[in-house]
Amino acid sequence: LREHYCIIASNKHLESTTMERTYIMIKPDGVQRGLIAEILGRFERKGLKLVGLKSVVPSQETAEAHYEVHNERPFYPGLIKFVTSGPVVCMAWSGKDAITVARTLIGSTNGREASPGTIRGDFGMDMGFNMIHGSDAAETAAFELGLWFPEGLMEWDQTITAWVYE
Ligand code: DAT
Ligand code: MG
Repeated sequence: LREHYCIIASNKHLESTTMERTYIMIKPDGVQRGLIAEILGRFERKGLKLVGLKSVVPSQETAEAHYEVHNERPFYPGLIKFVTSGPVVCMAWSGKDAITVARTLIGSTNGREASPGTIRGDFGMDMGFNMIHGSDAAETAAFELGLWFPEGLMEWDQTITAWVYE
C-alpha cells in the first residue's frame, strides 16, 4: 500500500509540472474603487495558488514594456497614463490551465459586453476602465511575470491542493 501511495504521489508530482503561472494585475481603477479584496478573493476561492503579490505605482518604463504590443494603437498613450496613475496590485497565480482559467474569471475586455459572473461583467462599464489585466498566453505570461516580479515567485505547498484537483 505504501508503494502504491508513492506511485500516486509521484504521478501527482509529475502532473504539477504541467501547471501554469499567470500574471494578474488589478489596475488603478480597481484599486481606487475598493475592489482589491473582491477581485483577489475570486482567484483565491477558485482554487488558484498565490505565488506572488505586491502593490506598486508602475514606472513609465515597466508600463510601456508591459503594453508594448499595443504601442501603435491610438489608445496606447492614454493606457500608459492610466496604468501609471496610481497603485496597482501585481499578482502571480498558479494552477492547471491558470492562464485560461484567469481569463475566464476576468471576462471580455469591454465591461458592457462581459458576461455576468465575470469580474468585468460584474463591475465594469467600459473598455479602458476594466479593472484588471490577465496574461493571454504562455509566452506573454512568462514575459510579464519576469517584468513585474524580477525578484522571482514564491514556491510553497498549499495543503488544499489535494482537495482542489482529483
Ligand atoms: P485585455 O486586457 O482584455 O487582454 P487587450 O490586451 O486587447 O485587452 O488590451 C489591453 C488593454 O488596453 C485593455 O484591457 C483596455 C485597453 N484597450 C484595449 N482596446 C481598447 C480600445 N479600443 N479603446 C480603449 N482602450 C482599449
Ligand atoms: Mg491583453
